[in-house]
Amino acid sequence: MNVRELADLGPDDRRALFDRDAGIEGVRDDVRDIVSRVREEGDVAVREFCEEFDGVSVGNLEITDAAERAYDELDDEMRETIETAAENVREFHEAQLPQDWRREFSSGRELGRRFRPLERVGVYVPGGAAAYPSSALMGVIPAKVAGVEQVAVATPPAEETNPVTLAAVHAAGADAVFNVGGAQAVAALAYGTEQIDRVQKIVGPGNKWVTAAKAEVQGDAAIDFLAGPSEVLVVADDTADPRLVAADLLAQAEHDPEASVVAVTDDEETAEEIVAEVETQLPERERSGVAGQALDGDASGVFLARSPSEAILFAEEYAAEHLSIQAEDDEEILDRIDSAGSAFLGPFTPVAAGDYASGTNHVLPTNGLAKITGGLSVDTFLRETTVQRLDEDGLSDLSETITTLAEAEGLEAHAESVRKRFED
Ligand code: HSO
Ligand code: ZN
Repeated sequence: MNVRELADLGPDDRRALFDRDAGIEGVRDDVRDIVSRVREEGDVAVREFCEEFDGVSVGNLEITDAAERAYDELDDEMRETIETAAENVREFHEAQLPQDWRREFSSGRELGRRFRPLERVGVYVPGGAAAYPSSALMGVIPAKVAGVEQVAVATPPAEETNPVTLAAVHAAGADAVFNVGGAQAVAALAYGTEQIDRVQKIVGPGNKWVTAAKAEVQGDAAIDFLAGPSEVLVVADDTADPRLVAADLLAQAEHDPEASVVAVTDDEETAEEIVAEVETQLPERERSGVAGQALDGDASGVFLARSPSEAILFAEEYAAEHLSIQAEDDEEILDRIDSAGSAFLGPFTPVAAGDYASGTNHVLPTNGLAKITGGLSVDTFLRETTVQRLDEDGLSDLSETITTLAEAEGLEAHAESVRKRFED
């Protein structure tokens, strides 16, 4: 790995860095077939796909009781660990709950917003290679905090589904748990089957097939966003500790050979030291194979900027899922970067803290989607109604404006519905 100068990046380098995608193109056709078969044939197709893709013949698709048992059977240490993380996530999401409000904007014209939870949502919890109990907490807890009545979880079947994941699903408060993964899980949640009730919105991270299926069902069910592999961008100055920067890069790199991990700094020595630290630490890591591939990827690297501003503009354009700022004036830098899923400030704030336990959500926008959306939050599970009440004066003040516009649109009945209120 070498330090590269931002000034030397060519169009291909920039494309690799900035046009990251969720990598679903190659599986779209297969996924379309899976989705339409589940839609038409229901559980029969679901079971067939479980057999075909997971090698498991599932009888009953529902494993809600098994999740409860898994929770009961946890050892004390693991139970406390899950409860501590769950509590912090719950607390942070409770703080997000919006208040309904009404205000008189002018005499007799009262307007407001009211929030209500969705009724039925589905949370995808990955299993297999990436069985993350933490993702179960991150998907289910915000939905329950928002007040969603029916939170269904789908997680891939296995000879033995990861018991900690199942326990976390229960601890988070899921109402129903199903033993189905991949595109077939998303299809079942979106359209309903004999055993699985249709949901209104499907959230949560997954592999290419899951993500492609979310893209496919979008419109029939709402989704959060199409997330790809993990990303981190570290902005460092000469006060950053290269050991810690390298450690944070390696942490996200171990997720996936396709993960993108980037550091940018305006200090040449810091850049060289980060590279050296990555090279020293990588072989010490258990998942050095995966992390090494991620580090070699076109969307990863250590970059030298000619000025703090150049580093900041780069970070803005990158729009990282995780933005770590290891610099003296970290708050000023953060102020100047509008696009990032989650920001981590200071030497004692590893990205792993947010991944697991500080309380923020780790289901975050990747592939530059941070330019247009944030991660999972309580808002993901709410819908909003605007409310208004005008009194006679309020309407009278507006009647000219309404009737003139209505007539300009040729909608005379609209105008009349206002005038009628003032007849004798
Ligand atoms: N960093 C991942 C979340 C995660 N980390 C789960 C550890 N477990 C989201 O990009
Ligand atoms: Zn992580």
